[in-house]
Order: sequence, then C-alpha cells, then structure tokens
Amino acid sequence: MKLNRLIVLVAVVGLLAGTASTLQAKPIIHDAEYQVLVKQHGEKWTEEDAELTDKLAALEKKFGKKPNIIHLMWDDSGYGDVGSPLLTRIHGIDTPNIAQMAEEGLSFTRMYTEPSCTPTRATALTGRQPIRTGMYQVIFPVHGIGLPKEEVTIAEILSENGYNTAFFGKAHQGDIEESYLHNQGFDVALFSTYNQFASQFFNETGEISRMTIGYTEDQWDQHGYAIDKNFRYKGEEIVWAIEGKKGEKGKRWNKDLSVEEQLRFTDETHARALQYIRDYANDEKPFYLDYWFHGPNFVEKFTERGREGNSARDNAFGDFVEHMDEMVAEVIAEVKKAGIEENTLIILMADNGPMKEIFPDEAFQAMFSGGKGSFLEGGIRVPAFAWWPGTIEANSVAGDIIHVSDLFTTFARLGGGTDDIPRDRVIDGIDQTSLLLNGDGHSRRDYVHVYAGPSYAATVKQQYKRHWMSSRPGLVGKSFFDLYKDPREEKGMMGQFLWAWEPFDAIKMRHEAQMQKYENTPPRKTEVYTGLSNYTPADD
Ligand SMILES: [Ca+2]
Repeated sequence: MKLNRLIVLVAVVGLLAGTASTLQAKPIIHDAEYQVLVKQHGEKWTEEDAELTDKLAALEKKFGKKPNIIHLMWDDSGYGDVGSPLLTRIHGIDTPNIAQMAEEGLSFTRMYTEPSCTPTRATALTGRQPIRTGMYQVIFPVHGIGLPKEEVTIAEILSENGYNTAFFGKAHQGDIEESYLHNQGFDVALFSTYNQFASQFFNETGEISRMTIGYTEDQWDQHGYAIDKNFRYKGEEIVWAIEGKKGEKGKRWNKDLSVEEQLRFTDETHARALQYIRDYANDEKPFYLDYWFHGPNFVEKFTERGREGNSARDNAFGDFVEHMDEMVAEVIAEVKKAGIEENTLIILMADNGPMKEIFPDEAFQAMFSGGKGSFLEGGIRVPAFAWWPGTIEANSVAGDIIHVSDLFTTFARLGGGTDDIPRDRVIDGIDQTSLLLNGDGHSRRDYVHVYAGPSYAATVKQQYKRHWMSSRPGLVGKSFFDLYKDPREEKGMMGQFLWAWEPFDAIKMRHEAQMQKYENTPPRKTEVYTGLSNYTPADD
C-alpha cells in the first residue's frame, strides 16, 4: 500500500520534472557520518558497485532469478555462544551444525545490533534505527504500541520486486493492527506480538515459580488497598501469537498463556519455515524468508520436554542453543535438498546480548561486558554468520563493522529493490553487498551510533568507543575505550584520547543536527488487537 503511494508519487514528481527517473536517481539519505565516508571513497565504491552489479547479473542469468534470502535470528546471545568449538566448549555447548555453516561461509566479528529485541527487529525490517521509528522500547502485554504503517519494510520492498515473502517466529513488533507482519509486506506470517517471557508467565505457574510476582488475582493485595481493579490486563485476553495473509484479517493463534503453547508455536513455526522452503524453492519467483527462532523459552526447564537432550551446560539457554543448532541444520538441509544453495543467502545472528539477569539459565558472556539492554559491547555485539556457497568465500572471517540496519539495504540491493528504498527519510542501513561478496576489509561502515532507548549512549568509530552516558563530565571523564586493548570496556581512558575529543564530538553533532532536519516518528500507540477475525482463543 505504502509502496503504491510512493510509486504514484514518483510518477507525479517524474512528470513534473519531465523525467520519470528524477526521484529514483536521488541518492538514499544516509546518516551524516556515512556521507563523510562517501566523500572519501565514493569514486572507488562506484567502480566496485559496477563490478558487483555485473556479478549479480551473471548469477541471475545462471539461476534464472534473483537470490533467495533467508534471515535467521535468535534471542539474547553472547559472542562465542555458537559456531566456534574453541569458544562454545568452554561453557558446555556444542553447535556442530552452526560450526559447519561457519566453515562454509563468513563469520562476522563485529556485527552490531540494538540493545534489545523490539529495537533490533524493527531495525532489521526498516533499515532505520529505532530512535527514528519510535520502536526503541521493548513491547510487553498489553502496550498498544507497534511498528508504524508508514515505515517501509524489506518485505514490502522485495514484494514489489517480485519476491515471495514469509515471516515465521518471534517478531516482537507490537500488538496493534498496523504492526502485524502480514500488514507490513509479508505474504504469509505466523508471528509473536511480544517476547516469549511474559506470555508464558502471566499465570499460576509463573507465580509459583516466582517468574511473575503480583499478577494473578490471589496475589493482589489482601487488605483491600488495591482500589483500581483494571490495573492489570486480564491474561486470558492476551494475543501473543497471530497468523495472517497479506490483505486479509489476522487470526489469533495462541489458545492460552502456557508453556505448552509456547512450545507448540516453536514447533509450528519451524515446520512452516521448512515447508515454505520446500514449496517455494523452485517457484519462478525468488523468496525472502524471515525465520526468527522463538527461543530460548526458559520455562522449558519446568517441563518433561525441557529435561530431554540436555547440553553439558544444562541450563535453559544451553539446551535451547543445541536444539536450535539442529533446527539450523534442518533449514540448510532443506535448501540443499532443493538444490538452491548456490542461489540462496542465509544470515544467522542473535538479536542482542545475553539476558544476564536470569542466572543460572542465561546465555554466556565471555568476551565483553554488559548484556541485553546495555550499550556496552556485550549488549550489542552478537554472533553472526553469512552463507552463500559459491558466492561468499568459505571459512572466511570479517573484522569489519556491520550493523543490523545494513541487512535492509543489502537485501534490497540483492533483490533489485534499491530504487524502492524511501528517499524522504534517513536510512541508517548501508549497502554491504561488497562485504558479503568481496569479503574482509570491504565494509562501508566504520561507525555505530549506540542508543539506549531514546538516548544517545555511545559512539563506536573504528576500534575506538566513547561513552556518552555514565561518563563524568569535563576533563576528568575517562570515557574513551580502545576495543582491541580493552574489549570489556573496563579501563576508560582520557589523556591518551585528547585527539579524539573533537572527532567524536563532531560525529555526534552531525548525527543530531541531521535529526533536526528529518523528524523522528514518535512511538505509535493505538488500540490493541484490532484487525483479527477471531478475538477468542483458537481451537485448532
Ligand atoms: Ca532479544
């Protein structure tokens, strides 16, 4: 819908200007910092892009269509949790299949995300950091907040460019109609509105296990002081899973709030992802599949099933990751079985750092300080891999910086949709096709603006980082870090970085000045759960 409007606008502006390509020829409005880099490298990158375009055209000719793209993402993980036996073994986890994927593809060492679920996922979908889209808070039941319809998602862009599109798993993009994934460009979607935590603990099991406190009715104040009876949203009405098709009303999918429903969702989304690959592998159109694993589910540990096949580590996270390793293997096996591996890009990554608060069932944090929610490297630097046999170099490692927003712009390029990226707003994502195809040393980004919620928290530039939050003001502020010497950000420095005060100040000022010109979208808050054909528990 949005794209149609955009296309009409393009046509109108084109007519007024006397040429239909006027608007399309306009460059994407990138962050001010990127424009600093383009001034220095633009000419070289234009030449490089011509070669990449030829290479992609040759692939398209060979396979008869543009590449399939599969984005696999899971929850809350520390760098080194998966993929490398040298790292995973020290904390009792085996992920042989992801290790195999890494051997066949590219491992990123500096994949940056946002610090938590909703923001990272919104960024992947829109190519815009959450401060710009109003998606900077983690959405819980029943917020009435979600991804605004005016945002243009990668699914909308690829749909316009002849792709089949599907979403299965954890979306966490909110509980309002416009945020539903089938209303955001996906042909088909089975997705969660929230995370997997609240929707399984708003019940007696949650209260008994102390995963939830003060929610169920018998836990309310017994002395009669709880005057407002509507203070808590009634649990049985929470719609945490929805399925839908583009252009149709959605359908509440979850029957109730329980561990069993969470596990049924995990199984169903996995089955549908595999079936989708089978169904569309040899379609005349390529496909774009977001399969974002619904896990870990910490409450699995309370069930019989949660006791099966334990990792050596024997905690909820370890067991989940070993299970996920098998699910990743099944996805790759399906791709290979269909014979489409040389025309399919798979990106596998976590969405943010480990949730350190739920020891002993948490993920592991070996390399960095901080976890989920933190602007330290541990919150935003995640395990990530790219796989595309024959096109991405096997067993390669990139030391370059890449940010989750870059996937949007890169996927759009691979799918032939760059011209459909909006030109009326700032797009943080940078086209990283060169990094994927040419490998280490070919990133077009050497910076990350790090936000904590709506606040600008830190700036990463090259191997250096400056904390803006929690630094002491004035010349005593030891807020500069060398991430090679001090990846845990434990030894803030100042005197050694007097040279860096002005350059870091300038990065932040340029970024914020540009924001004055292109207004940010505030959080979209509206009525919950509209647009569903069955606002009652599903019975199938
Ligand atoms: Ca997460």
